[in-house]
Amino acid sequence: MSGLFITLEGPEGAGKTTNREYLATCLRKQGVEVVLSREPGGTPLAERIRELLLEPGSEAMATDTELLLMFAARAQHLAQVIQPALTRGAVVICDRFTDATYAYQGGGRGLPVSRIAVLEDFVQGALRPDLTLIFDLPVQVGLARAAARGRLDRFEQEGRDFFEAVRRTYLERAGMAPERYRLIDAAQPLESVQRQLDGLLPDILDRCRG
Ligand code: T5A
Repeated sequence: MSGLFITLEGPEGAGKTTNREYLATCLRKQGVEVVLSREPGGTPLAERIRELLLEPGSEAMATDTELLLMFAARAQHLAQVIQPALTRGAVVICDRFTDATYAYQGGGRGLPVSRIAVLEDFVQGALRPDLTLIFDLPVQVGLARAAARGRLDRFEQEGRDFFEAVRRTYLERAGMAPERYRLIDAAQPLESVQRQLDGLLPDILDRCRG
């Protein structure tokens, strides 16, 4: 087995958190060591940065501040969790990673892609996910699921146009590198989403063993 880096992406309420456990359980049954994590966050320090990012505050956060905090949390997460796990041959399943920065800070906030790419190279070096599953669904379906949970975080308070741009950016990125991305129809009932994940397992196991 060699290390494999899988990221789960998609707009709000797409079911990434719900399904990461399912995917991890399927892989563990096959004897694979799985490390589950999330961004922003994944270490105590990065989780504190997450609170700064998600908590609606009285002071508006500048878009570059938001971008730099995302990458600050990522640098910590990579150093403490992701890199060591990949080095020892584990499969890392991460709920969001840099595709979210392109989608939210790039697509949603309108920051230049080149600025994000510079930070991506600086913080990650050559490391990119081996496989990215995009849980895609209409924006209003995801927002309704997120709203049903109650209090909205700082991102969830954005308007429909913001999330349409987020979704569009994810789909564009998937179209540019089909070997890395897999699209999941996340608007389907949970059982159907999990059947789609079952269909990806042979490829994931091959990649683990490759
Ligand atoms: N962000 C993050 C950036 O802006 N830039 C970055 O670089 C990064 C890394 C993170 C926020 O930070 C932003 C993006 C985000 O706004 P978060 O809470 O981690 O905040 O945000 P999400 O990842 O969007 O978390 P959500 O919980 O909103 O979405 P999930 O994880 O996709 O959805 P999940 O699994 O929690 O499900 C939501 C609800 O829907 C139900 C679940 O039971 C749950 O109640 N559900 C379904 N219902 C019906 N059918 C299905 N198929 C269902 N699947 C799930």
